[in-house]
Amino acid sequence: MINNFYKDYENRLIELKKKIKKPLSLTEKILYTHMADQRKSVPAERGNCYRDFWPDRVAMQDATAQMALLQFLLAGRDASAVPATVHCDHLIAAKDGAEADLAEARKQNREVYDFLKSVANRYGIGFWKPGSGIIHQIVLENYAVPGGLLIGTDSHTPNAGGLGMLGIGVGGADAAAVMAGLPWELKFPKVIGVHLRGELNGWTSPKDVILYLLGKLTVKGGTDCVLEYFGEGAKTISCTGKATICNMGAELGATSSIFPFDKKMADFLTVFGRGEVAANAEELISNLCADPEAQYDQLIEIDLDQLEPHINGPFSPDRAWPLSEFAQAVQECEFPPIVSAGLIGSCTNSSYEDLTKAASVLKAALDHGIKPRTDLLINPGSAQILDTLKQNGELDVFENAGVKLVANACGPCIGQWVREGAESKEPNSIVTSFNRNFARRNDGNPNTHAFVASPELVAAFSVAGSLQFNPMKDSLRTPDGNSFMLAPPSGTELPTGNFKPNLAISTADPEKSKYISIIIPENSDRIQALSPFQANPENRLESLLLLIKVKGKCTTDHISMAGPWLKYRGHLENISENLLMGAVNIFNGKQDTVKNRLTRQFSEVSATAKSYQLAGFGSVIIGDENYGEGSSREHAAMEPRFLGVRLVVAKSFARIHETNLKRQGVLALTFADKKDYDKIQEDDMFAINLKTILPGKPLVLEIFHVDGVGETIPVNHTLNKIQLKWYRAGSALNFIRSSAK
Ligand code: MIC
Ligand code: SF4
Repeated sequence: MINNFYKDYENRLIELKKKIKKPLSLTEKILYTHMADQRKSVPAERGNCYRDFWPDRVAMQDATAQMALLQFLLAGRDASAVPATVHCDHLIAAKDGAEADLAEARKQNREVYDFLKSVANRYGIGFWKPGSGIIHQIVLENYAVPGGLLIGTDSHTPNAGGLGMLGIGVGGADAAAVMAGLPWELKFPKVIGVHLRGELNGWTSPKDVILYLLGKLTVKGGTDCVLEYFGEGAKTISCTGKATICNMGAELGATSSIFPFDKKMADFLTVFGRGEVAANAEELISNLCADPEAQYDQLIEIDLDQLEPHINGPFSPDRAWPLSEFAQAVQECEFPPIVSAGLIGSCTNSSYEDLTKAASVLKAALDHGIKPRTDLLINPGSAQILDTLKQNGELDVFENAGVKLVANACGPCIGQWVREGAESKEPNSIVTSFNRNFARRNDGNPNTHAFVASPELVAAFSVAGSLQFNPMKDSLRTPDGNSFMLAPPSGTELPTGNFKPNLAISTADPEKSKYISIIIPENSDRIQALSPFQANPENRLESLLLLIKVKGKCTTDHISMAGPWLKYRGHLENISENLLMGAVNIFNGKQDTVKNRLTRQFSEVSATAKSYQLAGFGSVIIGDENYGEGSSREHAAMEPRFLGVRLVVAKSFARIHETNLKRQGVLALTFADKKDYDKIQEDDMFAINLKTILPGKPLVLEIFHVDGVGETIPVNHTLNKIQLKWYRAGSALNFIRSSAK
């Protein structure tokens, strides 16, 4: 019997087909069936209009859930309006191995875990305790449903696309609003079709599909787009392999990525005890894929037979090198050639299949008497994967190879790697199976060159100890002087054996939950209740001082660093101390050193912002291209808001960050003519008239140079009518609260 979710899905599609007489992509099918106001003009213009949606579910990880839930508390509701879960995965450091690290995390983060658990229990939200696994793997195993719509306070939420669910990364304020029962707004995306032919073979893995696409499209090539994969080749890739590809669409800046429902997904669902979902989806299979004639805004063809393994990096995930060209690139670009560490895991590549492939490479080396030349750390994606590795013997391989097994958590992927010697800032190279490789990301050392590749390639590089090794053509030497080549990796697609799905979850008891009190210890330096931001009623913003003009890449890691700062994610005042500390000031080429126009002294960005704020001046950030790329963390928008920044003017923005700025009441503007970026000088003051601000209408930024000369430049904004109301109210949440009264 078909369940209610799929009954609704089907009925809505039937209605829709009466209105839209054209073939639809899968993305459109999912979005239209989740549209909040079905009467709104259909079809929506892709890439050019906003619509409201009802997501089926909300997922939050601990580093972003703190702010999401602090904001949800301000909304004053009784329970979460949609199914939601919190996952404790980001705050666990990788140091002495899984068990010791978990115990330490429980101690260090007790206040945070207590807070999250109390809110979860009070409001009927699922709580996944530390050690249960990484958010996206847990969602895939337990919650993702083909044809569903998920939002998550993490940019890699699109991982769910591996199971045919449209997963979209958002800031905590979006999550809070949806949990408070409001529809969720999104710019209706364009759709890029990716036609996969052939079949992966040898050393080429699903990761290489996305590493290749990153080289082709760059870190902003997916902005406001969904990548929709299809074709015979798609059917040959495992469910978790598909999830890897969708996960890393985040690095393209894409709104999401998705695969159509197929047998691989059904098998995955069945193994994880969700055969019923698979059976329902099978009945609707023709609606869980694109119509045959669907039109795409762009079409890319990839022949999987011809695809080469790739290695991307350093410092940006779109710097893509085919394996055959990499050794030479290492030499020409003078990358440190020795691999100083290998890291396998993260939400992108920590499935059972990934880890068995890595194990097969290590086993082949061990069979010839050699162990990895370099430190190798592995973090499994979930407790279930770890259990299966244990049962099926792969853990013994890891142990024999000297691998350090760390907790089922994000660990080194988000700077939670306690790496000895990182403080000496030695140039060195590491190879990871992660997704991001921005400077300082893993160990805090700006000179660590991080390269991203598939888990099996990371294993091979770690065995060889050299970046110039190519397992497809180079041989290795055994201790007795013989040489051998590593056989191409082999893995097991799905966990087998005595595999029991284990829901390490606690949920609220609805009877008792209303008596649960929220735990925020007094004077905690980890959690601080939020006060609503003040309204922005002014029609003219004046006497705004330049805080920083950023040069080049400025990701959310540059704006609100992770690693040691993760611990303040629930304390806006404390975390604001890290504002823009990684961004480069164009006027002196330095990080975290800007001129304070009032004192004429140079100081940190946050100290300067505070000094302006105290003296009654608002401030302005000038950004370069794709400002705010990377994470969904809304701290990168809340911190400037908290410290008095009124405008961020950039050449272009990353989607989630631009929305976060809007939600928090900061004006996000782009230069109408990108060359005007060059006009901004170190001692500039700004003003802007907002009296006539209207959707789609450019504004005029007034610039006052220190020599008394003034000039004006046109700037654009993308605020729609509702977002303008958010702005006036001081934040989206203020607006929601005032309209609820
Ligand atoms: C990341 O991979 O950068 C993170 C850490 O998962 C972030 C979320 C965060 O900053 O907490 C993301 O991707 O959104
Ligand atoms: Fe965690 Fe890294 Fe995945 Fe972000 S990218 S969710 S830090 S594993």
